[in-house]
Amino acid sequence: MDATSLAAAFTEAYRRAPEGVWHAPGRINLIGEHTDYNDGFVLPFALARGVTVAAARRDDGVLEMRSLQVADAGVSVALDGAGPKTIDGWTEPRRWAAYPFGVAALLRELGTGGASLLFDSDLPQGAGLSSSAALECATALALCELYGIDADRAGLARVAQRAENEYVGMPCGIMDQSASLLCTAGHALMLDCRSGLSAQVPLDLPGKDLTLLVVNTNARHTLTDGDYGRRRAECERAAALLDVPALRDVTDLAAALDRLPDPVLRRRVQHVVTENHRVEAVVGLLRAGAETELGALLTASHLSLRDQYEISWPEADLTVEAALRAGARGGRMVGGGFGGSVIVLAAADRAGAVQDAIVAAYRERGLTEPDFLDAVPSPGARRCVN
Ligand code: GAF
Repeated sequence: MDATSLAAAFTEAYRRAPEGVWHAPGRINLIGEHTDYNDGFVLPFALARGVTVAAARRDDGVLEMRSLQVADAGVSVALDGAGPKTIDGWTEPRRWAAYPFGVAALLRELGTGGASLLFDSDLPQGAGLSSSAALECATALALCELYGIDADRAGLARVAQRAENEYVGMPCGIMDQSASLLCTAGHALMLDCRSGLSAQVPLDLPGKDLTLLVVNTNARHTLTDGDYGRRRAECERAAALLDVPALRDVTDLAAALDRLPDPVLRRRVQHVVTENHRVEAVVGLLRAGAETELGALLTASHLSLRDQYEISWPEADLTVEAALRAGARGGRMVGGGFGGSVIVLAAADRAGAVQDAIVAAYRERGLTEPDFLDAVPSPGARRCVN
């Protein structure tokens, strides 16, 4: 729903007008997967889809949350004295509200207070496109602007990440929240997750006669069920054994692999170290205007995520294989893994045939057909209506 319609829906739901409407996008990560919590590099761009929120302050310290996607599951909670334990009883269908609640609870440190919020989303959930970060970032931006708090966006991304870590229990890194808040139209965001320094890298694939397909494999992912946390813990264990602060600091991969007796940890290190190199290589190609050469790096990333990090899923592998057979230049799974989306890079005049080949491969296996989304590098979070 557009911002004006959402403002009207807010007025109907809460019997008063909102003070503004804000939007925060989801993201595609071009490359740099599972590198963020290893202090490494990522290269996401914002999608044109995301979460929109109509909002107004409340002077009684209550946070009131409703979503157009979750009928009859509005949640009201007093912020005073609230903390991560407040949400213990918030089972489905109220679980979604833990994300905005966590943000609102943490932002009180900066001087925000109660609010009525009405959310709408056009991002598929569980598709690996960061619907959670979009929900957090829309909330953060709305509350800060409502309460006149001039927080810098990198700082807001850290608050949103903390909300997800501490309130939802998902030990995510900083990539998704940074993408939602810091990306700009026509660019990917090269982020150094250790220093927080970032650069906007121009990304114009249609200008090079290329199409980036986003394929929602319709295999849903849930990242709170432990696999993500286990990968993160393995990386931390490997870094400790190698006596480095984070896997980002491994400079001699062969020597590091020699020092690790556990084959599982060796595979994790191999992925993280080579993935960081691939991000730098992709940035180099984009800056050199050599976008047509990106494909091999995307596919190498996928194979590393499949074989070394072991987080791919059957539909993702099928998508990449079918796309390559049909002449795509490259492709890879995106996001946390175990379900979600795949990106495929193809010459613009092959994109239709590649898409058809992917659909045919799913049909042949009797799988639910995938959805295809636009991948236009779009602006980061913003106010839409006063
Ligand atoms: C998820 C997490 F939220 C990110 O922080 C990142 O680790 C990503 O998986 C994998 O690159 O989206």
